[in-house]
Amino acid sequence: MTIELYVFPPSPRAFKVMTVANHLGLDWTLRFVDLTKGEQKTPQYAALNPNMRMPTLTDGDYVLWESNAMGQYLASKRPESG
Ligand SMILES: N[C@@H](CCC(=O)N[C@@H](CS)C(=O)NCC(=O)O)C(=O)O
Repeated sequence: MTIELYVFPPSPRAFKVMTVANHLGLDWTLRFVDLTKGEQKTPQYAALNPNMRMPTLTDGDYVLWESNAMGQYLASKRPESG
């Protein structure tokens, strides 16, 4: 199962999560959420993240809404990385 990151890359909250994922060498897929178009407020996105904010991480059915929690979760995938 591939990790998906729903992000608006210019945001620091987005790129810190993307940076951790890349630093750890994890496979992940970018799902672009265009904040300039209000895509975080669409019903489809709200169903995933009721806070209607970005970023969101999915790993199968597992969903996270908090960027710092995402960093911890990603790190837990590579405990050997230190
Ligand atoms: N505590 C959340 C905050 C997320 C957050 O505030 N995201 C902002 C962008 S940095 C957002 O999606 N804003 C869109 C909005 O409020 O409509 C986290 O760190 O993930």
